[in-house]
Amino acid sequence: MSQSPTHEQLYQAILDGESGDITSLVNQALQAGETPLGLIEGVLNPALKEVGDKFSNCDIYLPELILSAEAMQAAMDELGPHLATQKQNVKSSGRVVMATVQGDIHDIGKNIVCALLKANGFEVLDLGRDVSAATIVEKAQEYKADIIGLSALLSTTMPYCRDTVRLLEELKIRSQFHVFIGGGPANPTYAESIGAVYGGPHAEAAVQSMLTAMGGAQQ
Ligand code: B12
Repeated sequence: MSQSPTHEQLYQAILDGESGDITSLVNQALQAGETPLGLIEGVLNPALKEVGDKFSNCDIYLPELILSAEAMQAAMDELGPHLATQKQNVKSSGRVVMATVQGDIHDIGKNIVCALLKANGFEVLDLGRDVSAATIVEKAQEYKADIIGLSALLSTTMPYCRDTVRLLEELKIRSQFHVFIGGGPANPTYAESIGAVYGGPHAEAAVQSMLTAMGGAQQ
């Protein structure tokens, strides 16, 4: 993970939920030639994972979890615009409706996927978080989406991915959309069991599988 003093400081700032220096650390790293995605996948996400592990072991509690999430958000506020301009395609790669499912307010990962999709030429309608299956389906129809992307971070909210697919089936419009699921508890077996596609463990994998679904090139 940490290969430079800036990496170590960033990692520690997320771990400590210390937002104060995040902006300058991120800019320091960018000026040193680091890529936004490299920082996210190589430093920030592993730090958040450690935070999550500490939380589940009761080494830290909800207030600390919230502070770490705020520090991550501060980093993303800085990195987001850079991420969105990494690549530009002229032709649209496809239309994607993205949402974090009902009951779930985790949106950091979804936001990264949205930014990277845009950077790869996708048109993206981001419905935000805690979005019901009915709203997702309605908006996907209105937007004439090719792909519906569902993010769920809690084992208790994952079933809303299944509900969304079921609703599409009930409305007899399932074949109009590719449905991708992602987020911590998602996995290929679960995805297959509900008739969706597992988009992979990180944003780059998600974008590659969506490009493949649209018949686009893989790197
Ligand atoms: C930050 C965080 C929070 C923040 C969220 C802030 C926000 N705006 O998102 C706050 C503090 C609000 C929070 C609250 C809670 N949290 Co929380 N949280 C986390 C934490 C530490 C990090 C999540 C994160 O952002 N990771 C970084 C991102 C970049 O990774 P990611 O989300 O996985 O996304 C990547 C991929 O999954 C993929 N991806 C994501 N979405 C999609 C969608 C598609 C379509 C595709 C293809 C790919 C894809 O690409 C992304 C980018 O690489 C995790 C720990 C963990 N290991 O995940 C716990 C965790 C998810 N939380 C947990 C819990 C229990 C809670 C609470 C219930 C705590 C409580 N007692 O209140 C609440 C629930 C609130 C709710 N109703 O949603 C548990 C869930 C356990 C479970 N399996 O159900 C975890 C795993 C911690 C733990 N180990 O116990 N949390």
